[in-house]
Amino acid sequence: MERLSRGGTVCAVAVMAAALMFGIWVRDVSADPTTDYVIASDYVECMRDSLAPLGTRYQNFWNNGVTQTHGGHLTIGTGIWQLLPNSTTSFGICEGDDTEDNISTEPDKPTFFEYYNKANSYHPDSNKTFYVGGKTWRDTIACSVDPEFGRSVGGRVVIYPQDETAPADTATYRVLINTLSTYHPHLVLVNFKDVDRYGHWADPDDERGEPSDYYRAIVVADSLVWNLWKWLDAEWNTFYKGKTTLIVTTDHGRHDDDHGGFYHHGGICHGCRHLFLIAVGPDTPEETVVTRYAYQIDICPTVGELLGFYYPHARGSALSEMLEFEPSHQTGTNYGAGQDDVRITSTDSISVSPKIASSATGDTLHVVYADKSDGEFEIMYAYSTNSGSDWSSPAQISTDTAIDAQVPSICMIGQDVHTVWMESRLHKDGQADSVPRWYLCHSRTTDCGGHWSNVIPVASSKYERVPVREKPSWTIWDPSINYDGGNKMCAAALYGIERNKNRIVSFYSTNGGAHWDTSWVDTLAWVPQHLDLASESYQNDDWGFAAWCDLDTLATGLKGYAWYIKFNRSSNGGAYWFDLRDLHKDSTYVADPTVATDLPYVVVSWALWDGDNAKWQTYCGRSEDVGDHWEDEAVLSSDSTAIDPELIFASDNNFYDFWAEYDRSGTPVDAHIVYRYSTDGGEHWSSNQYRLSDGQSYSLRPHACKHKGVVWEDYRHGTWEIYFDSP
Ligand SMILES: [Ca+2]
Ligand SMILES: [Ca+2]
Ligand SMILES: [Ca+2]
Ligand SMILES: [Zn+2]
Ligand SMILES: [Zn+2]
Ligand SMILES: [Zn+2]
Repeated sequence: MERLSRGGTVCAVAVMAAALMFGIWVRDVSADPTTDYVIASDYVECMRDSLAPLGTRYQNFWNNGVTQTHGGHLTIGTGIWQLLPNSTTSFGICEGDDTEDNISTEPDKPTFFEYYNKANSYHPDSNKTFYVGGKTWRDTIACSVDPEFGRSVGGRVVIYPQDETAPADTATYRVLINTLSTYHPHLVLVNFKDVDRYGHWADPDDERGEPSDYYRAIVVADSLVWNLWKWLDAEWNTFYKGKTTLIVTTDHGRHDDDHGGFYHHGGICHGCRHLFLIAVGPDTPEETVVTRYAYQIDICPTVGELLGFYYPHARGSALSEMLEFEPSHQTGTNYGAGQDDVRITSTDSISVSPKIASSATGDTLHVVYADKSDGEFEIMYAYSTNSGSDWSSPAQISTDTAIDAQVPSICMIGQDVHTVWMESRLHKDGQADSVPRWYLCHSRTTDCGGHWSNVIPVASSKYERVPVREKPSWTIWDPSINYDGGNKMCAAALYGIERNKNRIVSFYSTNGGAHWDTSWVDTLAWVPQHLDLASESYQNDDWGFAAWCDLDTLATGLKGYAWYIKFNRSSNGGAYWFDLRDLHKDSTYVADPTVATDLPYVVVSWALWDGDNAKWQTYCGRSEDVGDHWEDEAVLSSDSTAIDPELIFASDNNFYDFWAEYDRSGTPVDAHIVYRYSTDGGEHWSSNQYRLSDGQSYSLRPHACKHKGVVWEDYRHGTWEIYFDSP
């Protein structure tokens, strides 16, 4: 079938909240246990017998991020793992003491609503994109805090019922049909909430429900999904029939029987992670079952292919099996190489998250990054022996059998290169089926990648255990490694869903990474992210400094309703961290802290979202006494919106702060790498702001090394590549 004219197709994504494991999939015992699932349950008779045969079913479909409602929905919308916990703010429910502002929990990258509206010059009032749901959400589902997008191109939000009435799905469905009939929107996300609600209530400790209510909710949601398709496909429905794709999926699963049973969810077990996806529409083959691994982040790219918009910030890949046309694979306009920046990668796929390190002496530079050229993300390595003018061909260092790899970090010890990253390996825990599980991995090379040591899984994610509310899972995220004398340090953020029960662990090794000891950087974290480390030997101590961000989406309790830039330090190479503190606390989004030292100076930089003016700015905080006392923070960026700060203390004895500055006025919207520097420990910064990158389109996420070499992810060719330059 020909692809329908661009922008002429219509797409509906129905999220049937968490009906997994008990109810939807039962493993076919006669089939390959790792890949083959059949729909066995009579509770989903409509989808099994009527809907799925009309289209394409992905049976190996996974949530590899947060298996909760907020994180799941935002991941569906943005195509990039959104590590946000459930939020009373996002659901519009304020509990207890409500004297503080609600905090921002929008996704950091654009949703499909925003991509579609912006590409077609629509606005919320154009009524082309809608969220319709029983989940009482504010605008967190409708728009992001991405500098280029946001509320002015967000989706409309229709909540019904507007209270906590249950059952609600039939009422939500009526409002959905009314919305479709009235406005003829082109892109709709609908959420049926009852299955999840009654799943939780079925807990024997909960008086409000029992398992039969849960099964009934599945039957109702199943029939509503089928009714929706019959309505969209009805002969009289000339606006939608033959032009509309329906995608049915779920935000997360529920615990399997080995991890507490179906009542709750939010962990990393098979039941929580394993989802389903059924797609039906004019561009989708019938009677097709796809067995390969596919992910929740693939939905936004698929919607982009159907509706004809680019989705540059998504990290998933379009579900090509359900598309009877050749996907564009998110390729945007190629604006050419630019003037004097050095291109490190040349792929037609996603190359992102670069990190760079330089030897203490000599001109050799080392870069690691995540690359999706072979269809799965791998960690790649390249080096330059002439200060970045020329680069080796990239070589893979992540384990080939791993099915995903993310966020590498790199440091030098002498001339040895040490890297850490997180990779997802298939693992069995208590049941016959494997589940993708995140590991923190380490490897090193003594000869510029001629030979890499065996990949050591330094730590693995921890499964939830019964009772799951007391023993929640932890998942590895955002590892970082650093060295400047003494012990080697490597820290990783571990997140789960239980408030104030998550941790940042510091792994330190005194024998080159063969053995690792652990200590805690923070034991009261919730969703710690974007950890950065700096270390330096000073007056006979091995100092280590860690900065990261965290949030608390509840009004009451230990921390309460805020985003944080958190900080801690160690004076013995990471063996003990003694000074956990808040460098900044705010009701608005803070992001991407970065730390650098020239002891006794310690400088931290971060980005702050100004919601009133829809603008990001970069800030700087500093200490003159090894982190004891902190001076007033200062804004470093100019009037333009600025994200992704990256701070270094360079070999010329200056601090440099790099970031990505947006120029939202032109076409394309341009984000370029700029910097300022300080010669006095961060007290004063150059009055000029210098521009480093010179491509058109997005140059984002700079990372710098002591020799002032800077790498970043760059979209100037219409596909993400790694670029390099130095001030
Ligand atoms: Ca109950
Ligand atoms: Ca692989
Ligand atoms: Ca340049
Ligand atoms: Zn949910
Ligand atoms: Zn739930
Ligand atoms: Zn679970």
